[in-house]
Amino acid sequence: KEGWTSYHTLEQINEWMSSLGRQYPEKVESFEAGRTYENRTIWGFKLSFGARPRPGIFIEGGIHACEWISPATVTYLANELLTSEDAAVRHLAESYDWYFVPIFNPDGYAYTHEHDRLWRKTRSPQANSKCTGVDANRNWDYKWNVSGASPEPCSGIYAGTRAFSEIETLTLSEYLYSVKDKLFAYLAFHSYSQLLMYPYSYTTGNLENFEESRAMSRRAVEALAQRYGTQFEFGNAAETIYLASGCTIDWVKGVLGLPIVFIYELRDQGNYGFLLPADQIIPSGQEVMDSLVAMFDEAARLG
Ligand code: 0X9
Ligand code: ZN
Repeated sequence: KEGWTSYHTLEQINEWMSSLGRQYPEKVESFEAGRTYENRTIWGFKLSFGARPRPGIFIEGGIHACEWISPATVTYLANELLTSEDAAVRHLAESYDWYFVPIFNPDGYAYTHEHDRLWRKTRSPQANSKCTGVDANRNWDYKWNVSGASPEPCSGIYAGTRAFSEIETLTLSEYLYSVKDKLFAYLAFHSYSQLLMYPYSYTTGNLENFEESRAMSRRAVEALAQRYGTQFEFGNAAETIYLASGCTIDWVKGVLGLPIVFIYELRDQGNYGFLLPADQIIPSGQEVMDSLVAMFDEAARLG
């Protein structure tokens, strides 16, 4: 747990990922999930326990660079799934194959460590503008730029010049497409606000499996609150927070058609905001793990 008492740099997290592959060669398999504008690799790893393939759960972190609790919590979850001896966590771990990509936006994450702690977007230059970067969570090719996104390069929610203008979203989408038949669930981690939401983001209209998503959310937020009393609200993304289009969760639902898709907005509710103190990483990781145990118990119960 020492690893989760401070926030780490991109290099440290990449090194941790490659050390997992060396330490647990039977259980951990690294993969290249994508590439970045500054020519970095977007690294991921798959956790699997035993030879038989299980339904896949994909975990996304760090698409917004300044949301440091996202990669920190996501890496905590992966470490627990690998090493916990708790029976409920072991059962969860071993019932699925887990695809982790803790940092969807490595260029931005590096920039938050080196230049601007509150940077959000990618780092690609924009023609005819002094401003840099696109909101990687407004750039996906499903209902792109229809609502809650900006055509203005200086905006924090700039959608880009076209869907998949960013090499990060384009290459990540290609990776996701290549494994889509192995996946049944997709979870995206952001901060902050303490929310658990299901698609769509571009519309308040209901999903085909609206009732199942609500039941899983309710179980998840109840379990999350047990340990430290942290209250999360849940609901449709567009209603619970605001309309936004070109988000990963909408593309995964609308294009890949996965049945189970959620987005977490982690701690806190604005007291520290993006600058959440590092002593909250472990509590955040613990309560989110509790929520996942309940969420996937409910998924199994619903069949
Ligand atoms: O705006 C976003 O991309 C997400 N919030 S954040 O503060 N982490 O930037 C929410 C995206 C999903 N929700 C909706 N689109 N409504
Ligand atoms: Zn975010």
